[in-house]
Amino acid sequence: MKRKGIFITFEGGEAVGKTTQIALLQEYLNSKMKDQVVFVHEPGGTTLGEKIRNLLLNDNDVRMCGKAELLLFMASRVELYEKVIKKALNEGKIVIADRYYDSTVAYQGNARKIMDNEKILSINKFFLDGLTPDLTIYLKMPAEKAFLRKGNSTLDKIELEGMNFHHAVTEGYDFMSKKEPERFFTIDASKTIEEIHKQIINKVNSLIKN
Ligand code: Z5A
Repeated sequence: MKRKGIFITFEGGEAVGKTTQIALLQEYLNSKMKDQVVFVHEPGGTTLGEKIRNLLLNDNDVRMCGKAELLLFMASRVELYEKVIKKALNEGKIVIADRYYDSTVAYQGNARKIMDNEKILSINKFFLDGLTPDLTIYLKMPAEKAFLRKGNSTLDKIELEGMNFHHAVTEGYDFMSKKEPERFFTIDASKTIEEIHKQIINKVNSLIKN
């Protein structure tokens, strides 16, 4: 897909600090270029997507097979792409997404082993008109350490998977960052919030200038 705007995604396992860093980036960019930046999250971000999110993560009455899970994550993404992302990029805006198809490779591909990582990539690209992010900020740290940050908060269905699953998620992201090193910007997520924010601002500013 040809685009006028810039597409940036945030990726990584649970509690690595994506939400925190996206909020800081949002504050920074809104002060510089208000109304030019669109923030989205997955699963969700549309009426359909939010209903799918509830089914996937929170509704304990709904137990589904891995293939259905994969298709629902993709359905939420395709709806978000068609209703929000495509339009914003065509208008020349900066779109910042909390997760995109690298999550499906890491979770449903590498961890759940529903389908080969390359096949997941190719079906995603087919349904998303080949839209690849310009930059993917990958926040990386050991899952054991990241889960300590969750404290006593209630865990959703995917967070309740065992540590082997979450290690495989990290391996899935490592697979993608090795495959596309020019797109991935990997940051040590165990650094302080301020240090990480500075690295992100530098990287995003140089992308915007170019
Ligand atoms: N999923 C999937 O399986 N397949 C797919 O295709 C897609 C998703 C798209 C979405 O969950 C779930 O769906 C996710 C993958 C799966 N797995 N689960 N569960 P979500 O959207 O609800 O949540 P998440 O994306 O996993 O994010 P999170 O768990 O909310 O974490 P986070 O956003 O990365 O972290 P945070 O909320 O910014 O920070 C967590 C805590 O750490 C918080 O108290 C912060 O104050 C603290 N924090 C943050 N940064 C730091 C630093 N640097 N030092 C110390 N403390 C920090």
